Amino acid sequence: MPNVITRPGWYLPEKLATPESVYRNRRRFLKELSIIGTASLFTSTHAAESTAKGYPYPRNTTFAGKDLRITDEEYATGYNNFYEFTTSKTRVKRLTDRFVISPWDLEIAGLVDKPLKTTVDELVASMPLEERVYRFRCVEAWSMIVPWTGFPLSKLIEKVSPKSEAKFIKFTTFHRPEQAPGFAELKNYPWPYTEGLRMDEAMNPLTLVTTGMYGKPLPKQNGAPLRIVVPWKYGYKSIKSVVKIEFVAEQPKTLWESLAPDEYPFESNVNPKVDHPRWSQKTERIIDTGNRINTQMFNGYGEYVAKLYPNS
Ligand SMILES: Nc1nc2c(c(=O)[nH]1)N[C@H]1C(S)=C(S)[C@@H](COP(=O)(O)O)O[C@H]1N2
Ligand SMILES: [Mo]
Repeated sequence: MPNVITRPGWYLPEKLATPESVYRNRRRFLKELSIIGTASLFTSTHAAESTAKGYPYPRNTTFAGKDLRITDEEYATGYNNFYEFTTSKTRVKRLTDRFVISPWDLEIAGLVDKPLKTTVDELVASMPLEERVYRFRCVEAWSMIVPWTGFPLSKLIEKVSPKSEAKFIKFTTFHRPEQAPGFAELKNYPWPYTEGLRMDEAMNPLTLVTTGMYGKPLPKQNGAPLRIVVPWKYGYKSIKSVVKIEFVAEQPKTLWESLAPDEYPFESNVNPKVDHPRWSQKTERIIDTGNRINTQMFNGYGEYVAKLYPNS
């Protein structure tokens, strides 16, 4: 059962968790991000050269990506939720130096006819990469607009031929306390971080296996070398630094669901009409400008996904 100690950080009211003044003011943001941690200015945060091949990839504008104002890259890559490193969003970036992202083994297992043990480099080389500009909405009521690079998860699913009993996909993140200080900080969390999707959600063309952003390989703090991006769901469904993808018959228990099922249920579609138990979900703050805008049902992707949820 969840208790006070194991509550996720964003159990705090948003105003306490993320002082708005810090993110409203660019100079203060940059100060917090890099002047305090001067060393990080000189550290490359991008993936190894081998995975950098071909960037930038052509943009696919099919999914409402044309008129969106892209978030300042420094904010999208400097204000991160990645609890394996720390709960402080502006400190994640400089705590990733010991995190080894290459080579990176990836296992695709469970109820499939063709299970796969591969590396990210090998897998990505066989996939059609493209860029997609998506809105991204955290459950904490902040948002950004990011050009991700990746390929549809459906392409990977087709490659491994799921059995008919496979109804869900479970994703698992790395568990390496020696490379990431957050594991020790949050000892009571049920690591590793896991997430999941229904098979029809995983097959939806919006669901992206993501290896890059802003025309470059993913920075470590954003989930290198490979993460999932599910743009119509709250950000915690977009699991970072995945090591295992499993096809399963039963709905998997996710990390956040086991910590606080009433607050972070499995489905977690963005919905301005359903408030978080502790704060409103009607509006969201854009991280670089500080402007507050209305949150859209399914984060604006209803055209593509409303049919999956006939009762919403
Ligand atoms: N493995 C892992 N994945 C994760 C998280 C995390 O702490 N660990 N945080 C989630 C949350 S709450 C959000 S909002 C997004 C943040 O992604 P970003 O740092 O690229 O903005 O990652 C999600 N994926
Ligand atoms: Mo989030």
